[in-house]
Amino acid sequence: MSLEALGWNGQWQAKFELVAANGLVPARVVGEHRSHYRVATEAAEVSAGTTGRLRNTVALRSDLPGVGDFVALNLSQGDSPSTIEVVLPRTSALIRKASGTSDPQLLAANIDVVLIVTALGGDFNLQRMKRYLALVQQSGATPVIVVNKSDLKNDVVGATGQIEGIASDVPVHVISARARETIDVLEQYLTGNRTVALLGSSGVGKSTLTNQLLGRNAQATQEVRGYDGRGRHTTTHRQLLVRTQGGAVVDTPGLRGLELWNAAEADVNGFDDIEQLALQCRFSNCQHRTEPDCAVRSAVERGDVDGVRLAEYINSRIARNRSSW
Ligand SMILES: Nc1nc2c(ncn2[C@@H]2O[C@H](COP(=O)(O)OP(=O)(O)O)[C@@H](O)[C@H]2O)c(=O)[nH]1
Ligand SMILES: [Mg+2]
Ligand SMILES: [Zn+2]
Repeated sequence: MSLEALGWNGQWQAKFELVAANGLVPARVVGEHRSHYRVATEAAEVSAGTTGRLRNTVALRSDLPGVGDFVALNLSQGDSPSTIEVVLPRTSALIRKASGTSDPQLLAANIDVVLIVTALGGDFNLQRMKRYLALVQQSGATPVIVVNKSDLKNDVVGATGQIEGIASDVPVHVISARARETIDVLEQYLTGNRTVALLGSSGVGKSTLTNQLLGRNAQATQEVRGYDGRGRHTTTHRQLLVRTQGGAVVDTPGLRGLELWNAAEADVNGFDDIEQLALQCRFSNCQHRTEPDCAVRSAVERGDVDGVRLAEYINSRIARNRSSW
């Protein structure tokens, strides 16, 4: 498997040549374990550690290597293990701000497209979808929404309509990961050796879909427990899986922490467009109700912002203020 199939190209080569000292080789991080990484070079997949120098120079934990990173590797010689010397500047970074700590966590780097997977049935939750969207929009990757389990014959039209209401510019695909022919529409996101990550709650079918995209059973899937419609967490460590037909897939474990984000913070993240407009209101403490020169209400009047969303936003701010009293 060549590095090119993993997304290496002239731009990465140029970045590599800027930073890499003699003797280092390019590689991509394909697995992250507790004590070591798995990295793919042009020639082979090897285990690697990090150097003390790298660990000491990063400002944030999320600057350390993670799955998807392209790196400059010092290949093992004799007894000394291979080490990651430099992390090449990322094109995107999926970062979770872990709740309760200020230390951000890198989920995956250099992702081209994130498939935000949701499922019809018990899991469908528009608020959570907004949080995932906010996370992806901040990452630099392109979001695509995948509504899975269409075979369950729930209200597909109603669900996609609701999604389009919160993300009119994001493509929405309704599929069944159990029916291969319905997922062909996702191939377009993997052309050109691109990297796709799957994000979504446990049980929505990410691992099932990953296996379909790979054409092999690389990921364990889990039968859903009856009583709450949720799967158990079977994806234990993050991994970048290479397709023989080119391109790569990152299946993330269900993000419990993301679901535990404090609601106020999450709501604000889901209303980035309104927050952005609010910067142009005449009064910096504008409540977007009756104040003159309110940029947010003007946007609602123009039809650029849905009035119901503005109401939700105002409510979420009231709830937030209350919880900080
Ligand atoms: N009915 C139906 N079940 C599915 C579909 N996709 C996945 N599942 C099932 O949903 C459960 C959870 O799937 P899994 O891929 O492990 O979800 P993950 O936790 O998101 O990785 C498994 O029992 C799958 O067989 C689908 O399209 N339709
Ligand atoms: Mg899974
Ligand atoms: Zn205003």
